[in-house]
Amino acid sequence: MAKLTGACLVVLVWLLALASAATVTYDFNVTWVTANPDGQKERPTVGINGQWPIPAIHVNVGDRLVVNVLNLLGNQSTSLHFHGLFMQNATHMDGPVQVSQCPIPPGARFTYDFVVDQPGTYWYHSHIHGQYPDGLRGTFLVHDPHSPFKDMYDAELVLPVSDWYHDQMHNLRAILISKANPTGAEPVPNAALINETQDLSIAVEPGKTYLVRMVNIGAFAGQYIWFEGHNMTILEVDGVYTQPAEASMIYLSAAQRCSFLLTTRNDTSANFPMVASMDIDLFDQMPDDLNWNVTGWLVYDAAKPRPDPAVLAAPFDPFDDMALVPWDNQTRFGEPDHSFALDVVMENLGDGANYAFFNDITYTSPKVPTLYTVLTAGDLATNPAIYGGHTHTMVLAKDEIVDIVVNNRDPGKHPFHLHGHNFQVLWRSDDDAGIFAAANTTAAFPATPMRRDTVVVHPGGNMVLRFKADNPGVWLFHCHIEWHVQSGLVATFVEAPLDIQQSLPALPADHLAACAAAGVMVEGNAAGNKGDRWLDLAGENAPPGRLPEGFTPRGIVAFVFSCLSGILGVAVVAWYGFADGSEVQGGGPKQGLEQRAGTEAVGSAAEGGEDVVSAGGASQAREGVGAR
Ligand SMILES: *[C@@H]1O[C@H](CO)[C@@H](O)[C@H](O)[C@H]1NC(C)=O
Ligand SMILES: *[C@@H]1O[C@H](CO)[C@@H](O)[C@H](O)[C@H]1NC(C)=O
Ligand SMILES: *[C@@H]1O[C@H](CO)[C@@H](O)[C@H](O)[C@H]1NC(C)=O
Ligand SMILES: *[C@@H]1O[C@H](CO)[C@@H](O)[C@H](O)[C@H]1NC(C)=O
Ligand SMILES: *[C@@H]1O[C@H](CO)[C@@H](O)[C@H](O)[C@H]1NC(C)=O
Ligand SMILES: *[C@@H]1O[C@H](CO)[C@@H](O)[C@H](O)[C@H]1NC(C)=O
Ligand SMILES: *[C@@H]1O[C@H](CO)[C@@H](O)[C@H](O)[C@H]1NC(C)=O
Ligand SMILES: *[C@@H]1O[C@H](CO)[C@@H](O)[C@H](O)[C@H]1NC(C)=O
Ligand SMILES: *[C@@H]1O[C@H](CO)[C@@H](O)[C@H](O)[C@H]1NC(C)=O
Ligand SMILES: [Cu+2]
Repeated sequence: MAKLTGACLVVLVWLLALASAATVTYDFNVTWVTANPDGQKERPTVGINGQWPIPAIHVNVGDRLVVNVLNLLGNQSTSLHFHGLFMQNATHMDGPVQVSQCPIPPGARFTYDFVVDQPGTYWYHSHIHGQYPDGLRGTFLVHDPHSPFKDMYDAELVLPVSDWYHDQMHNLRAILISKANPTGAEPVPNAALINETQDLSIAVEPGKTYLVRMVNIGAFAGQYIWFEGHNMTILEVDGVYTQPAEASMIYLSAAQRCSFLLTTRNDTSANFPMVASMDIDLFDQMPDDLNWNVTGWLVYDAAKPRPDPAVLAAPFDPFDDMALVPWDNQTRFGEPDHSFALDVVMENLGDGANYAFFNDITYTSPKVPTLYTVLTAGDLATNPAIYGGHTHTMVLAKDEIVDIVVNNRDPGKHPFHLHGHNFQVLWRSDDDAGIFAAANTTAAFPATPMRRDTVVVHPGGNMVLRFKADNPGVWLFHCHIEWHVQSGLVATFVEAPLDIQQSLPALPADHLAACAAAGVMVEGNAAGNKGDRWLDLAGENAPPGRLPEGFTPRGIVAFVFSCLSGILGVAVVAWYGFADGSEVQGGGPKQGLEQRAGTEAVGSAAEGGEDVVSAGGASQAREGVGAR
């Protein structure tokens, strides 16, 4: 009897679960709109259904999400990535172009369809051509009826922060990856935004507790965030519940999320500023007219003034995410089966432009999306060689424990993100610690490490990330500064390829149709070779060649700067940049396209080539997507 009741209960629970798991559908027409969120400049912006900001996606844990995309941009391809979602059994829905799908060309439809099985705060964005900072970026909230914190708050607020450029990415990218910019100085944003606007008023009630979900949906800048007169109790980072931790200031790099409780005051006698302040350490140059802060207000009484924020002195001291403990107390995975050391290096190549490298590889898109290589390679799929010399592909066996040791040999901060997983953050050094020294630090690895999907390595520092390869798929590991994706700071994990082949016997028709329309091959190795040529990479996309030993424009420029006066140094840079007339920065979009042609295989690189418009408005793939 007891047994029977138990069995009935199980069935009942299962039926209930089934009944409550809904299918949530969004129809997204991707369109150009005009936006001016900082009030300084109207610009063409990528919106959805004629609107920008684009809508937030809301689902419950367990729901199936269907997003029907129709690309109505006319002159650019697109794709969507759902940042932080594991895409279990659905690696082909992950979104990065030339990795797990082809570009969605103008006029094409493409459906993302997957089950969401994790709670928390996420976002979605384009994963092609550095397109998302042009507007295609929005929040993605997974509500959890069983959240351990559900009784602790009265209402929710979703507050993305971001950076904003007045110019479009295709122009800025041409300026970044150019002989005229040998140091690789990243374009500096024109403004910071909260909820994609400025001077946001957030109506709050006194004596209430809000769950505030913050997401940095920006391209480049990390942001310091604080609320005057209020503290935050952190409960979640990147979809991982944490033991509650109190903070008075947090830092969110591009792509990081944090949700926290914010309890309002008991009286309505004043309104309080909140500030998001871009991390100017990241900027190589500071334009005179740049305001790197954005202010919003917790408005208790709309009739009362909205005071200016108090000025805080840098350096700031935000909450250290390494101090967080996951709510589930997941302990450190055992010793790694595989440990990959990835050194972050910025260097010039033979075209004089600056590129980003993991070890000696700057990512360059394969001609065949890596997932499609997996699916068509048979048993050869476990051989990393077929994925080419410039995709930095590491093949993992099912369920092995993997360490990524990041040695940042660059003086900048980099927020590293892994698709398809959270990683346990076992170790993060201070600035300038050099190469990770295992003997000195493994003893310091925490028993219940902090977990998230995006973590910042310090300038000149190192870190150790550990994960379990329990999610067959093709997953990128990359810096989430979009400029560094463009310059090649990307690697690829091919996880349990034979399992992928089994779980994904056929691709949906719209995936193949997108490839056909974009002129991208769907079979073969990274170069598109197959048959008896699976190990022949002839014809693969490659970055520009190396400079001769000892000759780097960056080194020469640095030398000149250190020896001569600033004026002479500037003259040399100008001479270098303008020496070749065809490289003169004219600025216009046409100029951008022409200039890009030479470096196509790289930057767009991470995500496939650019499109050009043909008279009919259809797109034609250029170098880098394997059209030839
Ligand atoms: C998307 O565009 C198509 C074709 O113009 C139109 O039929 C459809 O109604 C649009 N959908 C939405 C949600 O705007
Ligand atoms: C943020 O903007 C969206 C529209 O894009 C709006 O629906 C939402 O209410 C805003 N949030 C706050 C807190 O004002
Ligand atoms: C595409 O169209 C938009 C909107 O008209 C325009 O601003 C942009 O410069 C065009 N070209 C490219 C390469 O995106
Ligand atoms: C993925 O597939 C495996 C094997 O069929 C199954 O056990 C698992 O529940 C699936 N996961 C999801 C989220 O569908
Ligand atoms: C916030 O926390 C700090 C330190 O934990 C404390 O000194 C401060 O009084 C708190 N502020 C508020 C408004 O609770
Ligand atoms: C608000 O009032 C409640 C109940 O009187 C008290 O417990 C709480 O500490 C007060 N909160 C603040 C921020 O003053
Ligand atoms: C931005 O805010 C910080 C913190 O208050 C302050 O130090 C800095 O001067 C502000 N910058 C500008 C341009 O106002
Ligand atoms: C994790 O450990 C803490 C004590 O350190 C405990 O309070 C908490 O309940 C544990 N969480 C779970 C999910 O077991
Ligand atoms: C490692 O520890 C040894 C002994 O404590 C010390 O001599 C050495 O400098 C340390 N190395 C690093 C890289 O910290
Ligand atoms: Cu970076």
